[in-house]
Parts: sequence; C-alpha cells; structure tokens
Amino acid sequence: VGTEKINTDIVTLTRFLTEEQTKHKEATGDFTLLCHALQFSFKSIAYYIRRATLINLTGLAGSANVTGDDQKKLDVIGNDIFVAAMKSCAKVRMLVSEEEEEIIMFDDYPDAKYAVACDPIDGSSNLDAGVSVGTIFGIFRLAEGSKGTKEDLLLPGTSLVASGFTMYGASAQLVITMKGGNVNGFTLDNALGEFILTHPDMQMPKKRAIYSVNEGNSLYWEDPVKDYINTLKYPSEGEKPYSARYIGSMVADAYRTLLYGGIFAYPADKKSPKGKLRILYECAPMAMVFENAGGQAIDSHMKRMLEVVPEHIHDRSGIFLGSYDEVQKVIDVHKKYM
Ligand code: AHM
Ligand code: MG
Repeated sequence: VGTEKINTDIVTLTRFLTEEQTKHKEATGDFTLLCHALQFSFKSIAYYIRRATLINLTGLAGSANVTGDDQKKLDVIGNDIFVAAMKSCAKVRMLVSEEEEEIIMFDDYPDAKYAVACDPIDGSSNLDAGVSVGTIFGIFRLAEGSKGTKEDLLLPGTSLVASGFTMYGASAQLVITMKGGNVNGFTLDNALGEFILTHPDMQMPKKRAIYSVNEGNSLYWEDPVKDYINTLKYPSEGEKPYSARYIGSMVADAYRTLLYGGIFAYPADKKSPKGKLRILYECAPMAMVFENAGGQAIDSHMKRMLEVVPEHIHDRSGIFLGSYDEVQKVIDVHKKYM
C-alpha cells in the first residue's frame, strides 16, 4: 500500500532508435548515430537555455544592454552546439542552419549520406521572458552520387527521411517522425538525462476551435486570409467563435496545436509576400510531423507544403498547418477566390 508502481522497463530514445534500426535489415546504423548526436545537442541546448535565465538575472545588476547581448549569445551557443554535434557524428555531409548565411560543408566526411537543416533556437525573441522556444530539424538522405553541392539541398519536404523538433518548455519535449512512419513524442528526464517515450504514435484531433496567428499582421493580409479568419471569429448563428492562442514561438504554437488540435498560420501577406517562416528548417519539417500525425500543412497558394521546393536555402513560405478539418476550411475559403 502506498508504494508507487515504478516502471522498470521504460523506452528511452536510445532504446527506441535501436529497436527502429533492427526493424530495418538494410540499416547501417548511420542514421542511429546521427540521431544520437541530435539528442545530445537537444539536451545541451536545453541545459544552456535553463542556465541563461540565471545569467540574465545576475546580469541585471551590472550591465545595461545585457539582454540583447545575452540573447544573441544564446543563439550563437545553440548554433555552435548543433553544428559541433552534426560534425562530430561523421554521418552528415552538409548542414543548413538559420544562423549561418552559407551552407556548412563537412569536407572531412565526403561519403556521409545525410544532409541536415535546422533552426537551432527558433522563437528566440521569447528567450528573455522565459517563454518556450525550440529547435527544428529536418534530415535528408543525399541522392546516390550527389556531389555535395548546395543544389543537393534544394529539395521538397517529400525528400525528408526524418524530421521533428524539441520544445524547451516546462520540460524538453522531443517530437520525431520518419518518412512514412508515425509521430513519437519524448520527454527529457533531467535526472536520468534521457528522453523517455511519453507520447507514442501521436494522432492529432481532427478538428478543434483554436486558431494561432499573429493578428497584428491583419492589415497586410490578403482578402482570402481576412475572410477565413473572420469565419472563425464571426461564425454563423448558434456557433461558437474560435479561441485565439499565439505564443510567437513556432515550436510551442505547433506543439500545442499537435496535442490539442486547431490551426497555426503564418500566411504570406502584402508586407511579406513570401511569408516569414523558412521552408527548409521551419515549414517542411513541421509539415511532415503534422501530416504523419493525421493533420495537413499547406502554403499560401494552397499547395501541399511538403511539395514546395525552395529556390535558395533560406527561402520562405506562407504556411497553414493543423488539424485536417481546420486546414480544409482554409482551402475551402480560398477556393472562392480562385
Ligand atoms: P526566428 O527564427 O527569428 O525566431 O523567427 C521565427 C519565429 C517563429 O518561431 C514564430 O512562429 C514567428 O517567428 C513569430 O513571428 P512574429 O513575431 O512575426 O509573430
Ligand atoms: Mg526560426
């Protein structure tokens, strides 16, 4: 009586990856090693994000412009951690990071089969307030005989072999999906230093009356977007309007949308005709997660997000992602204008 039932057979990410690898007879173990480096970078970034708040607090006493500097420092630290992890696993040929203008080539590993795109700390404007931020990643397998040029990375999301994100919130939550597979969520147990499978086979709700968008941009929205959002706010007689939730960290807004359902949008508008979010390391990886969890993701032309091909590595796109039925509503309203 009173004794807690202790699970002595938990599934860690390490165990999960080993089990995945054994399912694929042709697997060489390279992908598993790459994922081990990934999870190390998440643990490490999670640790520094927690510490950064403490540094900011002590910093308040002395220096004036400490906030801006520290925030930048953390962006740089996150990037450096990620780049070092990807390099040291020896399985990555090239890397695109939001923090780096140019593609990074790991010439020490000319035969490495993978290319990675990442936003090491997305939503960093939220950092100083201790609001959730995250890392987004997408993994491509380079085509046979690829010369390792940057054109090799201008690929649609359908070429991703795996993608996901880690949200640094009350706890660090890692969500990962593989091509054609399901979506699995892990929670970092800080004491064990392990990601534990807490959300196996995530399936998102088919619909939910929550919308997540920066409404401050509505002046710049195109008519179909205005029309669509208005249908949520001013529904037909007898129906309830939607709730608004917007954190301003894509990873946190997307994670909530994945769990609770609803829609997240960052549409292209008159001010940003190509949208704000980046295709390779924000839109495409998220789109893959949402589709594999039963949702939908489209761009501002109502095209499937995963089929959008970036023209350059930092190319942007408008995006709507969320519950299947909620994204369908966006498409239906836009059809009236086509
Ligand atoms: P960042 O990569 O510079 O952090 O910008 C991306 C972030 C997303 O996390 C978030 O969805 C969006 O920018 C918020 O933008 P806005 O402040 O315009 O609403
Ligand atoms: Mg970003």
